Amino acid sequence: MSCFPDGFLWGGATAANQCEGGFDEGGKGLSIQDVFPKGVMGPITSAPTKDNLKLVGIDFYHRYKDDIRMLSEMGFKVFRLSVAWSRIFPNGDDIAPNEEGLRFYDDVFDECAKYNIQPLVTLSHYETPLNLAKKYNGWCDRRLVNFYLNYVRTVFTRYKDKVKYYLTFNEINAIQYLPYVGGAILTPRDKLSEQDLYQAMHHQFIANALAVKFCREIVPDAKIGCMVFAAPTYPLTPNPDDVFEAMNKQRSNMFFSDVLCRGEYPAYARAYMKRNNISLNFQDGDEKILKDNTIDFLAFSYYMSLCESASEKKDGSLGNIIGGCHNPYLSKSEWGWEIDPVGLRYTLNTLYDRYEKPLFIVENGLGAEDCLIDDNNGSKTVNDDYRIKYLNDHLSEVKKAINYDNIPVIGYTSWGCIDLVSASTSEMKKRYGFIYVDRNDDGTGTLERYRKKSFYWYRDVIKSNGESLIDNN
Ligand code: BGP
Repeated sequence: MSCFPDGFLWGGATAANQCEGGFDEGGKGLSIQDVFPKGVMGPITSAPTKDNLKLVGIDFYHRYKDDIRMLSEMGFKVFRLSVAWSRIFPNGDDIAPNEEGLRFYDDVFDECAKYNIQPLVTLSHYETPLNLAKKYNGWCDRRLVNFYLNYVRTVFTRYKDKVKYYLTFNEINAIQYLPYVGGAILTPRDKLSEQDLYQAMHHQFIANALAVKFCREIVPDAKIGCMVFAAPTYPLTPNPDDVFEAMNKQRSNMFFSDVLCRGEYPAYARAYMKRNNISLNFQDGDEKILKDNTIDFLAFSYYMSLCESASEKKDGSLGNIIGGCHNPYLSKSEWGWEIDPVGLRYTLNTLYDRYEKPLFIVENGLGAEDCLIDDNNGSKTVNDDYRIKYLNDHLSEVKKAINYDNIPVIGYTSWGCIDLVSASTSEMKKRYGFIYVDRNDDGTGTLERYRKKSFYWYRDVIKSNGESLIDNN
């Protein structure tokens, strides 16, 4: 079979709050992530506590030069990273940006340019400035739109010659499950009204659309997309009630990409809001803003599929942000995420059928515990055949989606290409990388980097433009 298209963007992905560290350096303000104690996403503390691994991350803030050089050794064409909003606007509502923060990313992008690596920049990756959460209850307040636009315009203008790929929000649909992480909303999920939650979503949709507009004006040769958490939802059985239940679950995620790609609220969402007495406050011109500024491409993360039933008790066994039933045909990762490579091909087809927009897989990978061993050459390594298998099987399905199904896929950035602190469980031991970082859950470790077996495997995949992948299915 022919391979991936010429110019396919092979690479890996990270987020500032999970890898940079330097949480109080270079004039950075606190972000909502800096007040998570060690544990599963909260509750938050009044000030940063030492047990929060993200405060140091993997020290990318000081080691980015070495890290980017190692990524270049694998032949990366693209490196997805986020700009930490609170490095640029420490409080979020400041009038002027923090020059030191801007200079840091100048240096990072210059380093990427040295190796011909395109930065793919996420503008908001679960790391809103803490002050915006405390003072405004995050995205519940429409003023967040202007603070965000002030920030993104600053970024577009400053880096217009250095960055050509942007994502407005990471997993914009996560706000419905995790309002604090996705929307900097301090009201706990069980106390947050649907009215306030949907209004916050609306504010993010408007912010996304206006960011697209400004990006087109300021950096006309850039491509700007938004990103969703994608998980196809299968019915547990062919019972029509299960099929309908699965469709409804699917819609709760698709709602976001529907608005982003079609520029309007879908009929089923309007019906849901009406039934639940949710009345969105649309300002004059909002409809037109959404309609005129749909995204250039749709980006998504893919880790698992979901399975729904109308009658079965949900076992809630999935370790991710969404529950569902166990799919008897699939195995799970150590963290309970169901492994489904065909689901990735299915997702690519479903999204393209629905929107006919280019697609970008910006997260995929296996979180697993690794064992560091001597490599017999005086260094250390990890024999991570399980990770190689996971990535090989998923990429083989991407290859089929491109070659058999004719789906335009722009690129693939595997998640956590260098080990970093996990988002949902704040652990180091849940590792995704091709590069091992010596840091442990108790904060000990040298922070040294080591190439895993998958490092060389991925280098060969990129070099052969996917020819070396093995189709096991
Ligand atoms: C996505 C987030 C990432 C990330 C990834 C893996 O939802 O966008 O930030 O970390 O999931 O999740 P985890 O780190 O919890 O394994």
